[in-house]
Amino acid sequence: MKHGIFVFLLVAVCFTSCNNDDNGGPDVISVPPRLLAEVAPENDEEIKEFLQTHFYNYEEFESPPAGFDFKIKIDTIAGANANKTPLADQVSEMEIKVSSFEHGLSEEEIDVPHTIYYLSARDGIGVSPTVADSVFVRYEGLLLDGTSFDASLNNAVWFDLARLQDLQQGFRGFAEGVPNFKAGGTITENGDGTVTVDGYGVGMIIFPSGLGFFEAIGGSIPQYSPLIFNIDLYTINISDHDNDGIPSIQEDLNGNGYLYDDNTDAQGEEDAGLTVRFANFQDADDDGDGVSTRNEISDDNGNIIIPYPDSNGDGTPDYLDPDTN
Ligand SMILES: [Ca+2]
Ligand SMILES: [Ca+2]
Ligand SMILES: [Ca+2]
Ligand SMILES: [Ca+2]
Repeated sequence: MKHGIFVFLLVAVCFTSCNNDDNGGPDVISVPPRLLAEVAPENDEEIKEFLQTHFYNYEEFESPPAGFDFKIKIDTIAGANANKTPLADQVSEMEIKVSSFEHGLSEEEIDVPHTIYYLSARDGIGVSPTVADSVFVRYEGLLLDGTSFDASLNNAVWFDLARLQDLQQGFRGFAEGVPNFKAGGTITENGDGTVTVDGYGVGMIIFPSGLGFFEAIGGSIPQYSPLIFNIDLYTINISDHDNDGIPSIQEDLNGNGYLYDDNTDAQGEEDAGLTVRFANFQDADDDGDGVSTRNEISDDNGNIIIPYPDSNGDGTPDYLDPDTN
């Protein structure tokens, strides 16, 4: 494994410094990215092997000893631990489809299935976020060999799951996995910048590289590397990214849980020559009729009207209907 990482690092150095051989430098053959459909099942085999051969401290979570910190600890099933229950018997799974263009890859692969495995070690006493929301978490990111590549173990930090759902960010599996957990209850400021939270959720997510960095190298994460996250879910914030009065999760119009494929005025954005597309959760004028969504759903006093107005009664609310406002 160490050898493998070393080779990947060499390739990375060459991508950044050896490609330009205009000045007579050495010829370097750049390796094209592999296929999602090839890597996904390979990663899944690696992850399944990991789940079969490892366990977590479930006994401590079942009967917490005094002073237990509710941290997930993973170890190999061997020796004195030969009879432990493998993670494979305890995880749940979900499938996410990935297309190559979402990674910025040129091969035309559409809807390649990827499996996320997750484990709730302790259910939080609060609510679950949606993939459109922000979460306040302590976390550690690990490779399957136990290498920690990133962590914030003492202080919780905010993550915008909607932003992480964009595959270009490298952590889509995190964004898709966290909504399976529940946040905690009361937050107490400790006066030193840290907080204490009652009954927060504790969970683990394991996902293939197609939901991570795939062929890219993110810090110390090698190419095509499955990732593990251990997460303490403290609290959530329901997001309205474009502040148009419609919660971001409601801007997933086709209800597929993916925020980036709902863009009512896509054609208008294309005609206007915009190089960037604004999905509805990022667009304050969803139908592109020049009247803000907030205006189209509010009364004269600025109060939002529920259900959203549909003045011509055609079933499409005004804010999504360029013919009405
Ligand atoms: Ca969608
Ligand atoms: Ca738009
Ligand atoms: Ca919007
Ligand atoms: Ca509008």
